[in-house]
Amino acid sequence: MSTKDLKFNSKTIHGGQAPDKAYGAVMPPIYQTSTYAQSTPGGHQGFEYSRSGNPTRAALESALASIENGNYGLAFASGLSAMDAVIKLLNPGDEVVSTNDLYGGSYRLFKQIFEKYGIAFHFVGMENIAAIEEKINDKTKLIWVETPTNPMMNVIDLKAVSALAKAHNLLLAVDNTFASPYLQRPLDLGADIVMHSATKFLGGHSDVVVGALVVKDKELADQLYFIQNASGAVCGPMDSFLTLRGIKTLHVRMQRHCENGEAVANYLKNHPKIEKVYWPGFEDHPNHDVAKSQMDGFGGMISFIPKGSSFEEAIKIVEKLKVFTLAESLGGVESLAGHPASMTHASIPKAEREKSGVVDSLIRLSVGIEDADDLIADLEQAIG
Ligand code: P1T
Repeated sequence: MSTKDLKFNSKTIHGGQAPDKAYGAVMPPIYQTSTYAQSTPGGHQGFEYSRSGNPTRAALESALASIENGNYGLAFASGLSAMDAVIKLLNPGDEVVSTNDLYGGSYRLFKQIFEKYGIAFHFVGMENIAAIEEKINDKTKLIWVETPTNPMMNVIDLKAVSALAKAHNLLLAVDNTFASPYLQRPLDLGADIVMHSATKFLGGHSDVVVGALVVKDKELADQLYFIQNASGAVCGPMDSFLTLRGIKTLHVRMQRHCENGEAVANYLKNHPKIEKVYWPGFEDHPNHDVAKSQMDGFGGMISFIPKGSSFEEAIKIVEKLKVFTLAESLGGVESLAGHPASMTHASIPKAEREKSGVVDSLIRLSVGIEDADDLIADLEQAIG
């Protein structure tokens, strides 16, 4: 039986994996080597230099391909370096239509690095498909979607965007970091490229910074591999090992993230001092129906605005939290709280960020897998 035929909860453990060839090690050894002995120039056993390929990274890359239902995986030194490789498929003069609400670092990479090289980016609210189409012209080459979005938790209809991309012969790349493949598999919905900050749910333990790309198409995989090898931002062997270990428990962690997320979201929604809670599991979330049809659950990422709250009030709340740690990042076993306006999204100009709802009083939670009662008690003492 090929591991391709396994169900998701088995793929996380076995997908694309086989015991190591040397001694049958069940977990791939950490091949902490930069180079490989050759018997004659080119006479090697599949690996020649660890930027071009490393057995521990190769094991991670085939696990990534398996859980995203793709054929080829590529592991990078960070999520942003994975995105960097995708944009390097383009040429000066090309244009990209991107989600308007997205990770601040992604926005910074597009605006402050790639615009200098003559690539133009349009940021639109992609809940409205017509708004995407308006920005497409004959220079457009790529649609970049983040869903659910960071931090406003908008959900974008991937089948609809994919139909649009195909009609205009554009590449569709999806940042699947917030959902993880446990909840959403964009390649099955028509995307060409799926990208991850594997730093988050895939790694799951806040101990690595890693990025990933997965594709189905061989030619696209070859182009991305060429860029990865030529630019060099590869995932190291130790980080590959840790990410692979994280993936093996993705399904059990995600199940608890979803349960705890629901409990915390409902607690906040019913709290008299909370103005607004953003979580796609609510029936009155504007994109709830899309979320229900393309995701297998709603996850543990939640944003909220305290009633009448200001920048200072929001800071006071996040400072008071004790079980939630005030920190950048998300998707680890431990619960984290963040203040997007001053932390993860500070690199987006205030006027721009407020257009998509990232106001100064917004707080973002990554609900971990602790006991939900402790998380709710912590929020209760901080909100007051
Ligand atoms: O941090 P890095 O592994 O380079 O990944 C960047 C990235 C890309 N896409 C999304 C949706 C992300 O959330 C991130 C990183 N985000 C945070 C660090 C954060 O706290 O939101």
